[in-house]
Amino acid sequence: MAERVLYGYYRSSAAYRARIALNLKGLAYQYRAVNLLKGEQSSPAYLAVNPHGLVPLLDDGGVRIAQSLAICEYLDEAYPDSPRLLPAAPAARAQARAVALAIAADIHPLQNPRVGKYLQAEFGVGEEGKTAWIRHWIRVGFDALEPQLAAVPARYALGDQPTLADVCLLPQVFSARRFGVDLAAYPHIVRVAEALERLPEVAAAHPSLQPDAV
Ligand SMILES: N[C@@H](CCC(=O)N[C@@H](CS)C(=O)NCC(=O)O)C(=O)O
Repeated sequence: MAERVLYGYYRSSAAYRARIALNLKGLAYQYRAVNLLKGEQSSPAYLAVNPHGLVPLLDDGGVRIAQSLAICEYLDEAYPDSPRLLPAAPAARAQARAVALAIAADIHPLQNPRVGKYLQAEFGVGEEGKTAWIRHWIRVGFDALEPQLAAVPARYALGDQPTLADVCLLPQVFSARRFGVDLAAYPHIVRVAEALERLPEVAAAHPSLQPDAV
């Protein structure tokens, strides 16, 4: 059987998305850690795998796919017999993608290590300033997501089955906690995150359970 390898880093929220998607779909994989703190994402060996120097990257039997959302959509299309991450109906599909993109395209990139490093190196922003920046942009995103989730009377973000929206939401909540965002103002986001964490497949994807966790 062809090898399936996920390149990731335990507390990368984008890699966490890919792990949740693989687990929800019941697809086994090997995990290859890329240490972002040591700069391994910029090593010639990793750049040969992913020239963008970012994790995650999925190698599915020789098919290499970067970008967590592309990985999730690929898994859904390549393995349609396991639970679907994207609903069948066009409107529901679009809603799942919209929540996923609000997180993956609008919130998360602003908290990336390389963005923080640039703020420090070019603009003299200190650790505290960097954390304030990250918290600010998470709050801006969560302020908009909270009423959206409040309007859905269901267990997960958009219904009673986890979708791509949930795959992105939980890792963003993990990062929010990590960076000390006060989540009291986001009861529905926390409620959905806690419901997701109760799923064994999702729980197994948690950063603290990965082989490279420190
Ligand atoms: N849009 C990409 C984002 C990937 C990304 O930003 N990964 C981060 C970790 S969460 C990374 O590898 N950062 C390396 C760096 O900033 O040097 C995705 O969804 O996969």
